[in-house]
Amino acid sequence: MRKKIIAGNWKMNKTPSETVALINELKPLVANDEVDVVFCVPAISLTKAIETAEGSNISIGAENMYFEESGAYTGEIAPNMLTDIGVKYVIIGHSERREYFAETDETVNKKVLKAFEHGITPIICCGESLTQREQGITIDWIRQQIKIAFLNVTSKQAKTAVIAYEPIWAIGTGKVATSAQAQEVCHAIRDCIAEIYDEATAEAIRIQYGGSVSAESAPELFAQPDIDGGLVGGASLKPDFGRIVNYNK
Ligand code: G2H
Repeated sequence: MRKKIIAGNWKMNKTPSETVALINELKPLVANDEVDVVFCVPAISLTKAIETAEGSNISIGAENMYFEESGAYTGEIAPNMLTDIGVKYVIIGHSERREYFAETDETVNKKVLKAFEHGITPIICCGESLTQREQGITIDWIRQQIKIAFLNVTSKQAKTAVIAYEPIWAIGTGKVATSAQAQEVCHAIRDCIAEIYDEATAEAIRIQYGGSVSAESAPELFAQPDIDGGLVGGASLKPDFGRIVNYNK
């Protein structure tokens, strides 16, 4: 049985002091040991977030990191800077990073490899646009994203990875994919992992759904056999996140 993992993606929201206040507010609401709870916050708030979450069931993740160890990369954050302060997860290849910051499947792969090298669990994002869905190429597209993201990743590493399937047309739009649509793609992702590695790896890897997840849509989405939790944007900044984390109560 895979443990569900429910992660908030705060995107570019909340100052460091607002982060402290929000984590203190949400801490009692997300106390559910049956699921892994992760808050991915802006880099400047990571230290405060880790201090504030100490002693709770919340793990802290970054929203991005660079694939080099150190050097002349102005503005970037190295993996050992994250581990040094206790960051456990990192979101890699979110569609907003691909769209606005020129991330590609190749840079995603480099970051995934680097995260594993440093013992950080990557939350690897994939997803199709509305045009791709309408053209009927969703599964082909996702399989390509997954195959490149996992290039040279060992099966031992892949077993610990988290994949977030986020249809771009459902992000921040209020349009949630139906549970059947989300399940179909998450199942195809698991099949693709089985093809690259083996059944044991496919059974172990956790696959989240992301895209306008709400307290109302979470229970049905998370009940799907291949959906192991969610990557939650807007709703992770509100007390509603507590209801999402306790979807099974
Ligand atoms: C998708 C999601 C979080 P939202 O980007 O990664 O955001 O829930 O606001 O659609």
